[in-house]
Amino acid sequence: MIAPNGARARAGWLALAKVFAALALFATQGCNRSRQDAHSREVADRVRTEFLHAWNNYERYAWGHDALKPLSKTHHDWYGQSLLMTPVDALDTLILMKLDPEADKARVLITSELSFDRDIYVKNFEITIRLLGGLLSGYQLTGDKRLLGLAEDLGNRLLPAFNSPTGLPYVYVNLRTGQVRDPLSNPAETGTLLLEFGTLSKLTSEPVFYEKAKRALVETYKRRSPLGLVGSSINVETGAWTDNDSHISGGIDSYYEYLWKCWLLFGDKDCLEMWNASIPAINKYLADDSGSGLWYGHADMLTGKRTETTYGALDAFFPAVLALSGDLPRARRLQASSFKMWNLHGIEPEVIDYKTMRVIAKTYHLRPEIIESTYYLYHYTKDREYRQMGETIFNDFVKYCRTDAGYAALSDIVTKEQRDEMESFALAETFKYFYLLFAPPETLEFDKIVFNTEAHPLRRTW
Ligand code: DMJ
Repeated sequence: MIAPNGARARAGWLALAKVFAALALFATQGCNRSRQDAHSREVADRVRTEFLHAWNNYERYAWGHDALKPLSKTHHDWYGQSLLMTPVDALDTLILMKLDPEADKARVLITSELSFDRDIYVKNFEITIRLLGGLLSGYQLTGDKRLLGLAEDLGNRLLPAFNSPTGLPYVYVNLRTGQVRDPLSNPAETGTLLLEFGTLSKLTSEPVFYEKAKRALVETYKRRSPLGLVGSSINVETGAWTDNDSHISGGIDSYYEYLWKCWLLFGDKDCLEMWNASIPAINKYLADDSGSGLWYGHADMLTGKRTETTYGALDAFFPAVLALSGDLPRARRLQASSFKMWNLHGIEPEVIDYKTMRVIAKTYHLRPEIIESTYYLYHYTKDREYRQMGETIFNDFVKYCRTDAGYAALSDIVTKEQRDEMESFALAETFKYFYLLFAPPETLEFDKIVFNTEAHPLRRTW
């Protein structure tokens, strides 16, 4: 049927009005988005300024040493002599934030002063994640071969740590003599080495690093209980568990993280299989879907019985790993719980009991995990909620931890009393994740890198 003229005109006007409405909505959304983008850039600038405040005070009061003591304005060396923990750990953050003069100065210090030929026992795990990881990412970002040379020298000096009857590494190794000590270790320390040692192998064409660290990871995994859980203390000489407590907290945390990430970085199918065999047990026995949300607690590795209902700052890395491995629903829910923990006192405690929401350990060590997870969740969902969450966390972080001379940990998150400590991971991780959450995505191509557990981005260039 042919519409009468009036009706046809009305239909035309209606269609035109719809087009205008759609354009107006599009323009408003575009406006909102550019306002939000501008705001995010402002926050990223603030993060960079605050990072510089921490770095400048390291330069001023602790240059050449492992770490700044921000309240006494002095320095701290882990082993009595400096291994340049803060400059090596912070180098890639300086580079990503485009603080070129500071990055160049740090690189000159590292390449001219850092020597691993020292008669000191060092912790294999900490030195691997902070120094080996930092040197490798520094090399990949700058192409400075001297950084790779230092990494290779360090890797060779750490290798004797793996000379146990099981292939599980001792906790300490002497950098000069290769002597080892302390056979009581844990899955995080035996199983968080392959990203760094593996990358070193790929970059030097020396397979020994990959092989030793992979064996340590596999030997840890092989000792899982019939339920699929690992314990929290293991003797590297006998391979026997000395503590059956299972959880995702400090001492185990990054063992799981590396199962998935080593699959991502190296395409190592064994790692994928180990992850696939482990994650169902974690979600069955450690996850606790209580009235107050999703948490992950402790359980006995043999019986699966709940032993503790505690969760803390260190556990807050897990939403990142869940998101990275594709489980966004659990990642979102657990992140909401972490944020609840943060908001209990306006800054997170080291440990809480999630059943009673009582604080069990009152310290805050400037830890990065909660912001690391916020960044991953924002990356995967692009949901503004996570940038808002990150901004709240950042504002609280500045409010309570900033001091005249850098950033200080808290000895009591209730009273906000500060302590004389600024761990290198505050610069390597906490500030880096804050920055990346707000900086434009091209600052670092997320899908082209894998972060080691100390937030050092490693690239698959082989
Ligand atoms: C860092 O050294 C690493 O992130 C490690 O995996 C866990 N602890 C600290 C930060 O809290």
